[in-house]
Amino acid sequence: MSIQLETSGGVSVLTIDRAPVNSLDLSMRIRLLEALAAALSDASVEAIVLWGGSRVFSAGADIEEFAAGPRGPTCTEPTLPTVVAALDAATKPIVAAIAGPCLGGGLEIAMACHARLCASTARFGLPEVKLGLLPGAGGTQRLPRLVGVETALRLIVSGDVIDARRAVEIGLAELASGDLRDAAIRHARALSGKPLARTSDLNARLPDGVSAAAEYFAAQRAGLRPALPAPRACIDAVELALSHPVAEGSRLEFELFGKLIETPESKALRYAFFADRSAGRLPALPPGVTPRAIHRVGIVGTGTMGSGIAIACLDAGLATTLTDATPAALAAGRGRIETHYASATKKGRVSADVAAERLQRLQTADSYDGLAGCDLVIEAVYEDLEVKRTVFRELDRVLEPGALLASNTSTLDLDAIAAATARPADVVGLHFFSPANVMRLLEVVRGRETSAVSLATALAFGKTIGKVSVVARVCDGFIGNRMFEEYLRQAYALVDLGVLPWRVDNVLERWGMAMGPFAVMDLAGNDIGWAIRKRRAIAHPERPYSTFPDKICELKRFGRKSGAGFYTYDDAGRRSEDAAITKLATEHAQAIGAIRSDVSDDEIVERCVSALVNEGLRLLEEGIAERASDLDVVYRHGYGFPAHRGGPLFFADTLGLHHVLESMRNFHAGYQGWAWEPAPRLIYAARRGTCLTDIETRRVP
Ligand code: T1G
Repeated sequence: MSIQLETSGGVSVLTIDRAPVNSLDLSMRIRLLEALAAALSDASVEAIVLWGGSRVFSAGADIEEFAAGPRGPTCTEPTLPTVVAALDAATKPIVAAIAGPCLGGGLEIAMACHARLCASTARFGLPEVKLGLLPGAGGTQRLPRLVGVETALRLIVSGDVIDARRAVEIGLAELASGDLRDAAIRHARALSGKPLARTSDLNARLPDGVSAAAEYFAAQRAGLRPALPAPRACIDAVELALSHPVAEGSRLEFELFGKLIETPESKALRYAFFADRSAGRLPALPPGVTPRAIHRVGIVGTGTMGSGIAIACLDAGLATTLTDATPAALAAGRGRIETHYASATKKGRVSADVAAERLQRLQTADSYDGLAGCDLVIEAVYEDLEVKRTVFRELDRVLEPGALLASNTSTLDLDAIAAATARPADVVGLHFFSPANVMRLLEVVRGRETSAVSLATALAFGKTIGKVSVVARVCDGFIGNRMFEEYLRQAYALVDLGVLPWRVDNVLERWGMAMGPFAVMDLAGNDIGWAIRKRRAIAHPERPYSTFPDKICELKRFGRKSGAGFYTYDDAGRRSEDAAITKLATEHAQAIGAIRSDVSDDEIVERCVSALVNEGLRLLEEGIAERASDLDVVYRHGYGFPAHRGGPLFFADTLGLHHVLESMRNFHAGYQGWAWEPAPRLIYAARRGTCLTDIETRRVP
């Protein structure tokens, strides 16, 4: 961990060196200032190059430091704004040489340099808003001056990361020709003795045709959904750039930053950042277990899930072979994938060349033998145990030893599937979420016999295709669906208590859920939920569900696929409330005779979210889930749980466990109280005053 300083031929090269991502904590900031001062005071030095090596420039401020809040190292001098001001005030030209990620404070120091040269691997962004913050070291003041207010606002409010091509396009950097370090040294030498191009001397430009700044920014604020503190503060800060010199604007920006660091949203998003990185890490994996290489993936079953999985593999650069039960089904599956790329090209999401290259890596096989050379085969056929066991017998017959056999089952017993083969150690569950090429969550299911190398291979595959992987052991519904069952149970119970389905959905959506439970079931298919409830009623007659959803199914209202479910849907797929369902729900509740008129919005949220918490804790107690934060990762990336609330368990910690426990005990005393036995882990944590997810450290305990 250092800043190396090498000087030759009148140019000093300052190298940021702090593995793995050159994040800038207090000690790095001190070293950077010292190295800069040394280069500036060295008379033999005409110019300076600042770089982070060939893999990463800098991921910005050290996010771990934020845990200590505004009185912690983040706001201890020298702060990042102080480092940036020193670069800006330098009397010798400084060229930033950028390879790999140049994010947050990393981009802010680069923008304070007098020129930015990049390699094609460079990626630029100010993603602070994704941490519930804003760029706090001058980013909101310098970016609008370099690329214009409109482009700057879009980048800062979205937190999106752009590649080198786009950065050159918007004037943020120049592409280096040849070796980056050498090119930067040449460039710096060429700048010496010339007037310094300080970003702070530039003016921020409003978009052409926009004269009224106040109206422009008001419109930006009005467009924010949801209206969270950070995006709003981002707009406020960029607006300052139009009326304040950089130094003053940066001072006001840092004040805004200091306020945001303490917000519950930022704490939740920072928790989420580290939880995502801890997920998929298996402390129990024996050291030295290395994943097997995956070059070619086979997919059996090319329906919605199978074709989505194929697209995820093709997007990640993998060779992919499809097979299905009939030539017609196979052709339809291939057609689905071709249509996807045609529309992605039309929408400008990928270029025609890229789409063509991806489709070139797609093959179809009209029999299992065509999968023989695959390193991994994912089965995505109809959710029936015997059908899946037949597929696995075939895969066992055709695949080479060492290949990984995976099932996309969402509810069935993976061990029973693996038992159909002679190599259960090479069988793993890869449970994708629909649409499989979009949803980031991947439940990696570890069977009784699954080997450590198979697990490591599955996790590496998940990273390759850009997924956040969470490991689950075998149980009915694994992590996500098992918790979802109890969430749904409470949503239906609220209808029994006289609360209409749309109120439940509206309250949860206003609270932040991407979609309410009734709308989710209409999307997933109410017939699927019905089949699961029937199966569960046999296995667990002592845990009956509300009969309300069954009544919907008896009316053949299976959801979007049948044009109506809890809602009705127009041709454009827009949902609307249905008087017939209002009537059905009201009569249903009257028949049960447990109607309550005092159910508050808070109770609706607490019932549904606490049900997730309680069942999640049971999964931890049973050893199905590895760690508490994984449960939150599953819900944020697989079930539309709002990231700015961290996840169900983090939200419970925010509410206070005594409060959560007391609410659960109240629910336990009420309607269907048997469903509210508090999990021992909750009682234990509340009694000890600990959190379910104590996580502001790098490693999840
Ligand atoms: N601070 C601390 N740790 C960080 C970090 C950071 N900024 N970035 C990454 N890590 C850790 C991460 O936890 C993991 O640790 C390891 O590095 C590898 O990360 C004033 C306010 C750079 C694109 O938001 O987007 O600057 O799990 O697994 O997939 O305006 O990390 O191994 O123990 O993600 O190759 C703004 C965050 C900060 C960028 C690399 N910066 N990082 O991705 O590796 S706020 C960001 C990333 C700021 C100023 C403000 C990615 C990456 P571990 P990884 P990767």
